[in-house]
Amino acid sequence: MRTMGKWLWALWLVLLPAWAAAEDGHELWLRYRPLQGQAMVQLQAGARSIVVPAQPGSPTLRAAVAELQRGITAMAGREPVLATRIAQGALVLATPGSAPPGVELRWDELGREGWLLRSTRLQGRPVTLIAANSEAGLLYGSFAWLRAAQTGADLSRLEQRSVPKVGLRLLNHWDNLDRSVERGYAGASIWDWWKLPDLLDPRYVDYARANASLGINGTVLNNVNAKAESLTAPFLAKAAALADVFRPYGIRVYLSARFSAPVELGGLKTADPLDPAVRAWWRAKAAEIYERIPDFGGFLVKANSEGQPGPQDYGRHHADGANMLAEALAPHGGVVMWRAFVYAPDAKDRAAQAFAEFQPLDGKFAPNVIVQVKNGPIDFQPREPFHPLFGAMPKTPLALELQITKEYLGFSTHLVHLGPLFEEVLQADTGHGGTVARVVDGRLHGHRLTAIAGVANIGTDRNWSGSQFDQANWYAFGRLAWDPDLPAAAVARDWVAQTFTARPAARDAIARLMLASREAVVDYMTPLGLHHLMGTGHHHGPAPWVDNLERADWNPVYFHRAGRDGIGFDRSATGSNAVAQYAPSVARRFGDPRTTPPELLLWFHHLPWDHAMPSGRTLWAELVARYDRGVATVADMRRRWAALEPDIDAARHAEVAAYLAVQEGEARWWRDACIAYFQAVSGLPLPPGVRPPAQPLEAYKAMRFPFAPGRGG
Ligand code: GCW
Repeated sequence: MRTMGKWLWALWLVLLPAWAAAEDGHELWLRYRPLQGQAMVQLQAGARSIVVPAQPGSPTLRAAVAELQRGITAMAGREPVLATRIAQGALVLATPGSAPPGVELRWDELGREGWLLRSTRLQGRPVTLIAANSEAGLLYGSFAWLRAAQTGADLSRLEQRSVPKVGLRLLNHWDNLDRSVERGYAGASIWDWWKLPDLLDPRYVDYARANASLGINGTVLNNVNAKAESLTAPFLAKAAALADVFRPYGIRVYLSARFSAPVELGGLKTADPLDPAVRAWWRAKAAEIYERIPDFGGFLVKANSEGQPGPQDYGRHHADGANMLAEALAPHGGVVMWRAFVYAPDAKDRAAQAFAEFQPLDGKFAPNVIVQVKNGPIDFQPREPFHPLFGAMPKTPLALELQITKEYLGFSTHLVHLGPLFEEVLQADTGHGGTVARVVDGRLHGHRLTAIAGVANIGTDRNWSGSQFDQANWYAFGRLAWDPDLPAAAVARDWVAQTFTARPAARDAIARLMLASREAVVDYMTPLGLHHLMGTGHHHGPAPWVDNLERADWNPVYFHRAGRDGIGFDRSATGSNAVAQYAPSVARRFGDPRTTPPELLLWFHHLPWDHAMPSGRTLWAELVARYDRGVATVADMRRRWAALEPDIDAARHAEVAAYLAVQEGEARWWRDACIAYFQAVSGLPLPPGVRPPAQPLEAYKAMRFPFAPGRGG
């Protein structure tokens, strides 16, 4: 018996580490695993106590302290004491009103939400200062300190300062009231509307922690394809309950508003924005909302787009609609985010539509309106040029809308890291005197109202985002919304260090794999500026042949225009001339195939198949080579991931490996189907040595996916 007991004990000791290491991604990047070696020594020395003002009463300060305690206890193996007096190895949280004597710094450089981390001496003792002008700033600073600890920074020599460049950093949930999520691939909506407001799922707090750790300070709870019911009293009570949970974390709640709500809810005959009764209805609705949610952020509106109601239904323009809502919100300090994602069925070129409708309205919007523009002129494709509205509406604050959920990039099964995509658009030179980032952060045209929005990829899946690596897209969005000039590579490394491993070799290998993944998806789906080749409705998988949809601009053939003569959409002066919507220097560059980067060639030009590419290949051979390169990169990502097995816990390693296998198969499917199709329309033989598609074109055309996820809406 005793021997058996010993054996069991030994077995337990062997199994314990494996059991303890079993991870499912639920903790996101706030895992706080014990540090090792020198890092542990430093942490224990530098975080013995947390010094807070005498009464750490406010919920925000309490949240900051609780997070520090939680992180330090887990990483250092012992709980820091809470103190009001400086001692050696203290973390000192300070605002101008509460800073202990001896703290000297330029508070004005920290702005309203910024923070400073500084290793220094106070009263002769080595301490770390976390300083900010507000308690929200202290919360962000605390998360930044925890990130420094998790990513292996030298905690005894900290000197970091960061101030957000963009004011409103928002998630947009496309979550429906029945808990389906439009374009969501991570389970159901995390908002359990049915049980709210009585039941507050603990996940709401973790959601708030995760967002606050990145600096996200607002969330639009419901889909832009909105139901009027979200503005009724029962739903406002539910939204208010969420707002109460998020408030300590600096997060405000916003709602998508359905433009026709005065008709649907108020019984009015019209929703005409110039009708006094309609205006009164919205004013009353705004007052009702603010009574329940005093810090309500405002409305997000999709109007006259894809069948949604809007001011044009009454012969009015977008500014009339936006300004009416702005008038209702202004007394309470709310904003209207009015989306520019519009395209009329009869437009000659869908890519030119938003500019044509919105640019002439520059200067006509009320001061609390911000026009929200997608990163590119079509719709979240693997690669698009930046939207021509950026820089072209100097009198109007413009928000950038990015899509974190991967509607057109392989859902949550493909490993596609979006940091490089976000960085590419932010750093694009608009030709109007600055980058997209400078337009969005307000500096180019002197706007104080600034915003970045990301369409969320969050759901009820245990890992929140549908896959381990999709968490990194949420993370990258948040970090870049705070500072649009952060290098995507550095952000990816931080995420890996916090999520998988801080050991430099493995960390860098994983980050490299992530950074390569964006170009891979472009290559295996839509290389050389092609776009919108995906399957109808569900948007998964290739369907470049589709030409029978009711609207011309829903058909892939409309976008690639491939035929015997060549391929590509001529948006130059000889075609739709959409290129003229860009600033002259950019229009000149994109207007000529010789100066258009190969990555965007077929976005702007229709060229013969034998067009000579910079590589020396013909356009046809280059197209095939890029499809092949995409597949090869995914195969390489698989090999590299396999080699990382010793560095990663078994559960997450296996899950990612399984997804990568799916991705490789689907990359081949994209490559084979597209090459088969373009070969058929061009009538050209495959370049020498190229592997023929695995199946005949008809087999790809016959595939159906009636149960694809994410379409509720
Ligand atoms: O990308 C398209 C999506 C729609 C979405 C729309 C939009 C919310 O396919 O599902 O609707 O864009 O951005 O409004």
